[in-house]
Amino acid sequence: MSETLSKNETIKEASRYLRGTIAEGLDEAVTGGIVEDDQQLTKFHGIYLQDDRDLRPERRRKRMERAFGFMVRVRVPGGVTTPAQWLEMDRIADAYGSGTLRLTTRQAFQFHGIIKTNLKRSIQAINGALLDTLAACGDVNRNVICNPNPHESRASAAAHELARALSEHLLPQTPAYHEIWLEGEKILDTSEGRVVEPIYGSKYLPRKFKIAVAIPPGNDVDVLAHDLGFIAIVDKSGSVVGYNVSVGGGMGMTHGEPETFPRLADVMAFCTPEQAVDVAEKVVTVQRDFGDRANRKHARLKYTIEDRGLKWFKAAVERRLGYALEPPRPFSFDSTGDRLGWTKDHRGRWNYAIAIENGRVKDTPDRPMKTGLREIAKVLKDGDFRLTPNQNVVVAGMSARQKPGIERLLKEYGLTNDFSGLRLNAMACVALPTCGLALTDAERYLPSLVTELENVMERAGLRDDAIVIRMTGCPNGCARPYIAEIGLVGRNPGRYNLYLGAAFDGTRLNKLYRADVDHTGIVAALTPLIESYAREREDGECFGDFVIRRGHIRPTTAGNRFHADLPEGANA
Ligand code: SRM
Ligand code: SF4
Repeated sequence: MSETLSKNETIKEASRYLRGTIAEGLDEAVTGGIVEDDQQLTKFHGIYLQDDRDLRPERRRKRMERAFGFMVRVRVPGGVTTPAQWLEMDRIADAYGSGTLRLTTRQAFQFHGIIKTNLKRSIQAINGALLDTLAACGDVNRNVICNPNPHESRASAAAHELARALSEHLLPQTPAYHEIWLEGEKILDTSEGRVVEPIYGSKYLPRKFKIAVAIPPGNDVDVLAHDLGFIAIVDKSGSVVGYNVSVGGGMGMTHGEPETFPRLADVMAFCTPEQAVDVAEKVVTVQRDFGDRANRKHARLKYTIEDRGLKWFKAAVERRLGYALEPPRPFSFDSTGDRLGWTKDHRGRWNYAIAIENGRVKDTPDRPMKTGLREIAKVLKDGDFRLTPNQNVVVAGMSARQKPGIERLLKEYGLTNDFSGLRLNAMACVALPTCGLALTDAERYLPSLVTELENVMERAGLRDDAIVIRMTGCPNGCARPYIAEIGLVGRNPGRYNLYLGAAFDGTRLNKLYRADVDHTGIVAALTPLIESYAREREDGECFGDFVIRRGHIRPTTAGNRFHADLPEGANA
């Protein structure tokens, strides 16, 4: 391991707790961008400098600056927002952004295309709606995700409370966010004994850090893809008696670099509800002190655990806690998707989970969903909007009296989920044109690929069967493709690696089946598999299990990690 700190470490250390020269950069009128070091720091404030990549060639030809715009991510712990907050997000998207709202795989809102002169106004409007963007990105703990319906059961309420508590406890304490965006007082109290960031210190974490809370048997949060997971253990009365603690999950890897890999978390221990926040803090501080600060591609918690071992990690956490944790308790999952459509919660209130294709809330001629959701928000009394970890939204908490009115609006605006099982279980990351790291399209391509595969499924009599399909425009894994039954990961423009064999419940990674294939290659590879799945599957057998049983791919087992570029798993 090299001893030289990565460049980001120096930037963070010198930033005076995330200030850098962001404030000055906002006043710099000659460019629509900001300087490179500040681009790293604004991430901690939930803000990314991007540009429209579709316009790059033309603007380069005309010697123009890139078409800069900022992506702003709003932190929404557990995904719960009020109708008033929804209306304000909807307005901000039109007033300052690209006119669409993007619901993310981590229960957040994203705006794209906000120009520099509107940035402060946007953050202030978000703050006016009692939301913020602090720590939505950056080397800190991010938005904590959780099943989106706190009222589904008593356990859901407890798990949701934990998500909020974790999110608050692990927020950065620097006043920089308020100073820069909300015109707060410029105070940096460095008087003796004053610790600005008691949990993070001046260099924050070596890398991003993510937490999810799961309530079995649902694994809608994909808990094992997270640095840290809490898996609720519920007794017969429906109360949470504690949480299994999982550590060391993560999706990101780099093509051609076998030392980087997706990894599912290890279930390390059990803790009581009262211990959970403290356990999270100690996990974070062990990673803060032992994570790799030299190589950012090796800096996530998953590598700390791979390098030092789970036993070492658990002992390090327990030393800081001052007590031993109990062994994990039995649990099992049954799916990773959302429960779409109508559900009734334990208070007798109604919820409707709406499928939003790839989380993009926009009006189209046959589905004016942005307008529809706005109209629902205007009339929804008592209830709220819940963003899900699968890029969908739940209109939640309707009284029986209100239900027929909302039902009418759902129908009027095409918000009923009249889609195939494949489309309802499809998820793509943003990718082009805004993502600076995209190698190819995802959100703009997956819908048409699904249409073509739907034809194959329809012919095979599988229209309503659920197969989890996820696509990303690069190997970073933002739509968690390595735990999809069909995973497609951008490799080159218009070309993807195809992965198969993940478990339907998110507990087994997939493996490379075909490398660098284009649209025709993807359809050609999947068609015979879907057809034989229709003919030869066993009762209740999921597609991911089927391709393993029939020998199309080997299961990922040892260490639950793989290097996704190695073809040794294919056609085993
Ligand atoms: Fe992500 C970077 C979008 C969830 C792994 N992700 C990015 C950036 C910010 C690109 C960048 O760094 O310049 C993308 C912005 C695209 C755009 O134009 O909006 C981006 N990530 C997203 C979202 C919006 C995808 C979506 O379609 O919903 C998700 C926002 C979540 C949120 O609200 O916080 C999103 N990203 C994820 C997930 C899924 C999850 O966390 O459950 C992962 C995989 C899990 C993990 O972290 O291991 C993920 N994103 C990455 C990585 C790879 C990290 C790694 O360890 O290697 C990067 C690149 C990086 O950090 O260097 C990245
Ligand atoms: Fe961008 Fe890659 Fe994440 Fe997709 S997976 S949003 S292309 S970083």
